[in-house]
Amino acid sequence: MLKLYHAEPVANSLKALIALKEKGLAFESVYIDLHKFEQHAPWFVAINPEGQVPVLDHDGILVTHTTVINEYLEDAFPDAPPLRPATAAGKARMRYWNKFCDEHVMNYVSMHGWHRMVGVIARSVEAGEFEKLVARIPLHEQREKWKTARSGFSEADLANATRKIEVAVDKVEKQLAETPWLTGEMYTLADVNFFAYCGMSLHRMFPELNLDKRAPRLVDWIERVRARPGVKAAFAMPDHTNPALRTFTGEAR
Ligand SMILES: N[C@@H](CCC(=O)N[C@@H](CS)C(=O)NCC(=O)O)C(=O)O
Repeated sequence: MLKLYHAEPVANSLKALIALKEKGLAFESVYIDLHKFEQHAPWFVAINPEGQVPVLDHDGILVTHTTVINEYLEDAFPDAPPLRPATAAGKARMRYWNKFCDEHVMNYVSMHGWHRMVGVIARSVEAGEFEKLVARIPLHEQREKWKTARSGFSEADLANATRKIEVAVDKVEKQLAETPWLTGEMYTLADVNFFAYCGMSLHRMFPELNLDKRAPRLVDWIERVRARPGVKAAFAMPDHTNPALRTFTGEAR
C-alpha cells in the first residue's frame, strides 16, 4: 500500500507525483496544506522530522526527499514502467543530472517562487502569530527562508538565482542538441526532476529569458514532457493555490 503526503502539483510534490503516475502506481493521496503551515504541525513532523513534503509511505516505510523517493519507486516496483536506464552508464548520467537539478536548480527557482508567492502567504500572518509558526519549523534553513520570505529576498540574491537559472537553461539546451532527453534516448527521472523544478514554470516566471529564441530545444522538450499522460495525470491532482498567487502553476492545466 502506497501513500503520498503532498501539496499542490508543483516543484517537489509534482516531482514525486509524476513518478507515481508515470509508473501507473496506485496510491492514497494525503493533501498537506502549506498555506496553513500543516507541514510543521506536530502530527506531520512525527512523520517527517524535517517538516517538508512530499513523503512516501510504503507499507510503513517512510521515504523523504524526492530524488530518493523516485529512485525508491524504481527499486521497489521493478515491474512498473522504468524511468531509470538499465545500464550503469545510463544510471550514472541520470544521477549526474539529478544532482545538478537538486544542487544547482531547485533552490534558485524556489527562491523566486518564495519571493513572489510564499512571501504573500508569510506576510498575511499577523506578527505574533508568524513568530509562533516559525518557532515550530524544525529545519534552521527553512526557518530562515520563511523569515526572509516575509521580509523579502535581497536583489543580489534574486539576481544570483536568475543567473543560476540562466546557466541551467543553457546547459540543458546544449544537452538537448545531443540527445532527445537529458540522459540520452530514454525519458528518465532526470527529465522529471528538471521539469518539476524548472521547466514547468520557466515561461511563466521568467518571460525575460526569451526562451523561444534562447533555448528552442528546451521549449520543445517542455512540450514533450507536458504531453506525457503521466505528467497530465499529475497536473490533474487538486490545486488549492490561491489563483492570485499562481506564479508557478496555472498555465499547464
Ligand atoms: N529536498 C526536499 C525538499 C522538499 C521541499 O522543499 N518541500 C517544500 C515544498 S516544494 C516544502 O515542504 N516547503 C514547505 C516548508 O519548507 O515549510 C525534497 O526533495 O523532497
